[in-house]
Amino acid sequence: MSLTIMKGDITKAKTDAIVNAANSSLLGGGGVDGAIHRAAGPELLRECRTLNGCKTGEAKITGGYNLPAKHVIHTVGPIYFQHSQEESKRLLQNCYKNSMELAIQNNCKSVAFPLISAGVYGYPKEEALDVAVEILSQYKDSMELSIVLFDAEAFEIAKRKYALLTQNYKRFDNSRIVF
Ligand code: AR6
Repeated sequence: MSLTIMKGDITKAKTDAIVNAANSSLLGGGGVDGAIHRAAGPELLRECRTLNGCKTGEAKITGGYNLPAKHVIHTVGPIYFQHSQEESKRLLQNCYKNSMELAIQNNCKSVAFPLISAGVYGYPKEEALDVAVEILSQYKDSMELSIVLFDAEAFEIAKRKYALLTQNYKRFDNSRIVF
């Protein structure tokens, strides 16, 4: 079992669950949320309508419909500038923890995460990646976890931080870092 940081499009992930960086309405939006809803099809929105939204830092699970992933775990990251730095970090940590707890409860063995809050919600990418790695490392011995980075800038940050400066990875190339 492992934690992998990779470049890619999370809607293509063939995992038990993918995580969606949603908003509190859970009714879709832009960014990765829009991409997941487009790829999953309208049945996903229908199920999301029954969930009564989701608070920042919390998570809810649905089916994956037309996605290769079996489930979608919807979590709502903090809007970075609406909170103190400490509070944003705590809320982002909660997103990863609560998503993992739902994954465990639903017997998921593989989960792919986007870089929650690091787009429209304005969380600095490097700090957002630190939070993701910090929390997901705690679960990596019993699960196959991945952080799927869509933009080249985020992957360059990951390479600089976790591959070039440390030696504690199992595999490293231009498209993935495996811990
Ligand atoms: N696969 C993986 N990552 C992606 C993909 C993809 N297909 N598309 C974008 N990303 P964002 P947030 C990356 O803005 O900051 C929505 O409108 C993107 O490069 O999607 O949590 C929601 O409805 C970035 O690094 O999510 C909310 O209103 C990361 O996903 C709001 O945006 C997160 O960017 C949530 O904002």
